[in-house]
Amino acid sequence: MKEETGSQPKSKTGGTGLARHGSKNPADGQPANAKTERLEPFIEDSSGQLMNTNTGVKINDDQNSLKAGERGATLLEDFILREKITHFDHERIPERVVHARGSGAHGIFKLYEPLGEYTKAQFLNDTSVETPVFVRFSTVAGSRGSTDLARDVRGFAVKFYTQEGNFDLVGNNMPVFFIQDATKFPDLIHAVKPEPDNEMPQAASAHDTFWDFISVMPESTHMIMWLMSDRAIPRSYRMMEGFGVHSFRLVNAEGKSCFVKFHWKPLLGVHSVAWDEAQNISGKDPDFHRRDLWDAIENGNFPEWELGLQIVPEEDEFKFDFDLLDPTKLIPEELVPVRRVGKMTLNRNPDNFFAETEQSAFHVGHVVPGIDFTNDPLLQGRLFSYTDTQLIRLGGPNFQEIPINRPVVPVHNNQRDGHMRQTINRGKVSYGPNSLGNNFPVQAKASEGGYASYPERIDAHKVRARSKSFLDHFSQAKLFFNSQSDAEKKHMIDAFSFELGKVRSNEVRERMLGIVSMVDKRLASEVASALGLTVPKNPKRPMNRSIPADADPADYEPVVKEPSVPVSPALSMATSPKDSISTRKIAFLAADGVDGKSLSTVKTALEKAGAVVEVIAPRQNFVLSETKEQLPVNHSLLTAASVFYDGVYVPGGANSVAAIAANGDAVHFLNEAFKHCKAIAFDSAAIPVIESTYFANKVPAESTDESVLREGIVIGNKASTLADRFILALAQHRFWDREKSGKVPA
Ligand code: HDD
Repeated sequence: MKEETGSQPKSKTGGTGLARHGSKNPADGQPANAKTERLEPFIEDSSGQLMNTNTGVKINDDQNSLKAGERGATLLEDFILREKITHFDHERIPERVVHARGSGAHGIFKLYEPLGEYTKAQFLNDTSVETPVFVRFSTVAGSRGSTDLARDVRGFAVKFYTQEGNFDLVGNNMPVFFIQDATKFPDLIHAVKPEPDNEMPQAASAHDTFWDFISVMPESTHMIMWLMSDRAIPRSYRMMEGFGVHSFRLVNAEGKSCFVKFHWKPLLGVHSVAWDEAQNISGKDPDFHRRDLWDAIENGNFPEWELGLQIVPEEDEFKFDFDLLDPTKLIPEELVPVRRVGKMTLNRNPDNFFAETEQSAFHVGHVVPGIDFTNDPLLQGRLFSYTDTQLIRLGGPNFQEIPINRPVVPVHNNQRDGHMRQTINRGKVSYGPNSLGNNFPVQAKASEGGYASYPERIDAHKVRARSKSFLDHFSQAKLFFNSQSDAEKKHMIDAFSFELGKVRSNEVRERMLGIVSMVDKRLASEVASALGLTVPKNPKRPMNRSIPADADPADYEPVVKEPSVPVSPALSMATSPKDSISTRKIAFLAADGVDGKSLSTVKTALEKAGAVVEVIAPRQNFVLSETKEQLPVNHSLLTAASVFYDGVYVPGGANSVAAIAANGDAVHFLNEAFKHCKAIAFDSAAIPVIESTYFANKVPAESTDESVLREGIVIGNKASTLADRFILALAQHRFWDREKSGKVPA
C-alpha cells in the first residue's frame, strides 16, 4: 500500500523498527525474541559519544554559562544554557490522578491452548505466538513518590502488543470494586486522597473523609473487606493475583459471545506481609516493591503469572444470585472454575522509567477483535475516562505515538496533526471516502480483522437508575470474611481497628460498625471493643446516601441475603501453594569468627532451592571466618532490616555467636523476624544468640519436621538437615499462630 507511512520510524536495519518487535514477525518469520527489540529505534545510548544540543550542535563547555567576563553577568545569548534550563524546567508531567505510584516491566505472553471456541482474538488462538507485553503495577491513593507498602489496592495493568493491535487488561489485585457506577469514582477518590485542607495523610485510607464516604456507601462493603485484608499489603508484586474485575465478553468467529472474568495467577503463590512490617518497610525502604521487581528481573528470576478465564455462556447470564454486571461481585471459583490458558513472563526491566513506565497509557477500551464489553456501568464510565486523562497527562492527542504506547502494527487512518505529532503522513489525502488516494486507508471487513462490536440487543428506557439486582451489598462480603483463615480474620479485625482508630469522628466510626455488623457480628464487636464503642443496635438499615434526590429510599434498601456458597477457599491466601522458596530473601547474621562451613552449607542449599541469601554483619564488606577466610557481606546491621527478608539464619562459630548475641541490632533483627512470624534457623552452636532473644523459650532443643511446620523455628548441628528443615519452614511463608501468644515487643 502506498499509504504505508504509518507512524513507524525506520530502524537502523531498515523496515519499521516496531514491526520487528514480538514473537514472530510476519514479514521475516523471525523467531521470538524475549529480549524485545521493539523500542530499539528510540533508544539513546551515550557511551562513547560527544555531547551535543537538541539541535545537534556539539557542546564545548557544559560547566560554565556564557558571561561578560569571568565574574560578569550571564548573557541572554547563551542558547546552550537556555535550552538546557528550559528543558529541565519542563521535566515533570502531571502524575496520574490515581495509580500515580507504580513500577513497570516488559515481558511476553504465551498461550497454552487455542481458544477459538470462545474468541477470535488471534493472540488467544495461536499457541506459536509470543505476544510482547508491558505491565505496570501501582498503588491507587498515594503520590508518585509515596511508599509502596501503603494499605491499598494494587493496580495490575497489562498491555498486550498483539498483531491485531493493543489489548490492555487494566485490572487490580482485588476482584471487585468500591462502587457500582463510574459517576461515583471522583467522589471515591476525593474521599481517599489526602484531605484537601492540609494534604494529609499521604497514601493512606486511615482518615475521616475516606471512612465517612464508605460509611454512607453500603455498596463498597465487599471491597472494604478486601482492603482490610492482607491482600492490601502484598509481599511482592510478583506474589499478587490480578483481576480484570468486570465481566467482559469474548466473541468467536461465528459471532457467538460468552461472558468472561480475567484472572492472573502468580506461580510464586499469593503472599503478604504483616501490617507492622509494612509500616516499617515504608520507613526503611519505601521502594520495596519496586526494588523487589527490579532485582528479581535483573537476577533472572522472571516473575510469572498464568492467565485464567472464568467463562460463562451467554445463556447463563441470569443463572447466578448476583448480577454479572455488578462490579462489586465476583464469581466464586467453586461455581465457575478458573481455566488457566496461558502464561505471562516478565523478563526485562525498562531502560528508562519516565519514557516507559511513566508515559505508558493504559485504557480499558483498548481491545482487539474477539474481546468486547458488557454494560457494567463502572466499565462503561471507564471507557470514557482513560483517553481523556491522557490528554492532560501526556499533553495531547498523540500519546499513542509515544514508543511505549505504539502498537506493533503500522497505523493507517485519517487522524492528523496535533500537539507533538511524530508521524509524517505522506500525500494530500487525509479524509475518507476519497478517490484521489484510491479510497485508502480503506475500512477492514470483519473477515479481514475489522473490529465489529457485539450487536447486543438493547430495548430500554433512558433512565438514571440502579438495577434492583445490584442491591445485595453484604452477601459476598460475608463470603469473603467467612473464607479467611483465623489469622487472616484477626488481621482484618486489627486493620479495621487501626483504620477506624485513626478516624476522629465517632459518628463515622459507629456507622462503620453498623455496616461491619451486617457482615459479621464478631468482627464488628471486636473492632468496637478496640475503639471503645458499641455496635449500633439496629444496623439493618445502614445509612445509604448514594440515592438520587427524588428516589424513594425504599428502592435502594439493601437486600440482605446469604452468599451463594458458604465459603470459597480460593479467597484465602492460606490455601496458596506452599511448596517453593524460589526468590525468597534470607538473611544470615554473622560476625568475625563465623563457622564458614555452617554458613556455606546452608547458603548453598537455600540457593539451590532458588532463594536469595544475603549475609548481614556488624560492619560492611566482609567477615573473617574461624579459619580467617574473608567471606563477603551484603549489608551491615545499619543498612539492613529484618523486614526486608523472609527468614533469618544464625550460623555457628564461637566468636561470631558471641558478637551477634551481644549486638542489640542483631537481637532486634531476630525478635522482629519472630514477631512478623517468619522462619528462623540456628546452628546448635548459636544457643547464646537464642538466649538473648525474646523467644528463647519457643526454640525446641531439637527440631523435627513436625515442630518446624508448627513453630517455624529450626535448630540443628548438621547443616544439611538443618537446611532441609529451614527450606520446609520458609516455604510456609509465615507462622501466624505465633500471634496468638501475644505480641513480641520488638
Ligand atoms: Fe482506573 C488508572 C484500574 C475504575 C479512571 N485504573 C488506572 C490504573 C489501573 C486502574 C490499574 C493504572 C494504569 C497504569 O498503570 O497506568 N480502575 C482500575 C480498575 C477499576 C478502575 C480495576 C475498576 C474495576 N478508573 C476506574 C473508574 C474510573 C477510572 C471507574 C473513572 C471513571 N483509572 C482512571 C483514570 C486513570 C486510571 C483517571 C488514572 C491514570 C490513567 O487512568 O491513565 O483514567
